[in-house]
Amino acid sequence: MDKVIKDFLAEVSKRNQNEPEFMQAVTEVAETVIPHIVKNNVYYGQNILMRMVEPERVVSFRVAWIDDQEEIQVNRGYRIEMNSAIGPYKGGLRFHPSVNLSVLKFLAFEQIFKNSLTTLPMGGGKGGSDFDPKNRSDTEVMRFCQSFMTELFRHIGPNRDIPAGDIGVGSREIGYMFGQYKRLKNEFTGVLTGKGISWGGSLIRPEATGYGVVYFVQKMMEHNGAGIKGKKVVISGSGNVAQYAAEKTIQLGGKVLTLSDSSGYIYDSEGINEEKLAHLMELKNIKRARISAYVEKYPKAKFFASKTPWEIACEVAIPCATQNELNDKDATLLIKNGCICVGEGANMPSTPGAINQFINHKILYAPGKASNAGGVAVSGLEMAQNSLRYNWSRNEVDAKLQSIMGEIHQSCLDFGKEESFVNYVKGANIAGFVKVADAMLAQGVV
Ligand code: NDP
Ligand code: 2IT
Repeated sequence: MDKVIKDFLAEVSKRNQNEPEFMQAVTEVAETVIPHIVKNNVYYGQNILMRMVEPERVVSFRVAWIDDQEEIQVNRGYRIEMNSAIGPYKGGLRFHPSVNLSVLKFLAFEQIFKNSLTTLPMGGGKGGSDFDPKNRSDTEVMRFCQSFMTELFRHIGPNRDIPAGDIGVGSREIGYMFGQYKRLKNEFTGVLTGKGISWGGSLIRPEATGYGVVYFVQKMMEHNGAGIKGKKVVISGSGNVAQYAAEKTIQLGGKVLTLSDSSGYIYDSEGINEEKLAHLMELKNIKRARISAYVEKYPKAKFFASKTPWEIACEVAIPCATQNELNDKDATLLIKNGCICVGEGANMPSTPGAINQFINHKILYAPGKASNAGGVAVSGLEMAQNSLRYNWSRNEVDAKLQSIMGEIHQSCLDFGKEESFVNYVKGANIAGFVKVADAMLAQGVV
């Protein structure tokens, strides 16, 4: 078995040189899915995983725009259309200086499995740009988004490819891109998700990823005994996912001790309550301030510059910032300090070394493709509402989100249950794989 996996990875690596994040995501899937393929005659000999790691289409394009000083800026835009076996390409857009082909291919690859797990008909895609929205004025962001969409519009559509937000792309950016798409196509369609409520958006979409990860954590913990109530919870990030993960944790009675950004983390030993979280949301979303500003209003809290929050003792850790933000040393420290559950809000936040530790210590560990699927799931519900030309209530969408997170948890149990332990990595990868692989086999060699 090891040789089959090694040979497969060597071939993929040869074809995708200098793409470490993509190879990291493929390796994790190959190690769990190849043994399943070898055991199942329907998949064996079909070269099915090799077909899945090859994007159906990669678009890369120039984005030229003029900044407030009237200087011409050039960025690179991308859309990776990874797999459309079970539905149109679906996945977010990331605007961050670290964006490159490797990062977007890893995200698009993960998205195939995640979208399959949601139970909704969505294929896998991802896109973005190396544009950095930080310290840019609203008009600069608008000009960038308009230029970006002026090329992207010809590759997407409500039945073809439906982008959404991710790091650096929130409601402001989705609005500017939607406006430009509508102008170019002269069509009002659900081509993007994460839209504003008055122009085709869904209630609960802003909250969905953060709420979803906490619903998933709650499911894992209840399956194992007691829920999140009364537990100490350490969260990283302070963007969309982290904010609503914190909100739901507080609502369910957990104690949120930390939040972070790329400058460091804040530790509030008394717990971040609803009032403090509302202040933090204003700081981050309206003033676009750094996380250290939190301690100016709440001086009992501490700010630790250039550090990550994994050194704070907790029972539950929810990484919600970015890939590879939690390494094996962090994992050792978390486990030593009593952590029993890790639910990933971000995509691939734990390094392979950290994941090995979680699995070897049999702690409850959910990979992002299972636990952060609530965001894209409610995007799928936004698409459904757009097609119906109808809006569901907040309670209706929240109930559907909870039910989907429950179904994903069940799929992980179905494929990941081992003696006295649930391997959620194996469960999520195989459950996500089976649905897409069956569709690909049915559709022939394309
Ligand atoms: P936001 O842009 O709203 O927030 C990102 C947060 O992560 C910020 O606090 C940011 O800090 C921090 N961060 C980003 N890059 C780094 C870095 N290199 N080092 C340290 N901190 C960093 O993005 P989201 O909350 O939407 O996304 C967070 C994660 O969740 C990503 O992995 C994303 O792919 C994933 N995700 C998002 C979904 C969604 O619906 N939005 C759905 C599923 C997953 P700073 O401001 O300093 O950059
Ligand atoms: O990583 C993700 O799942 C997202 N950024 C959300 C994608 C979406 O289409 O809502």
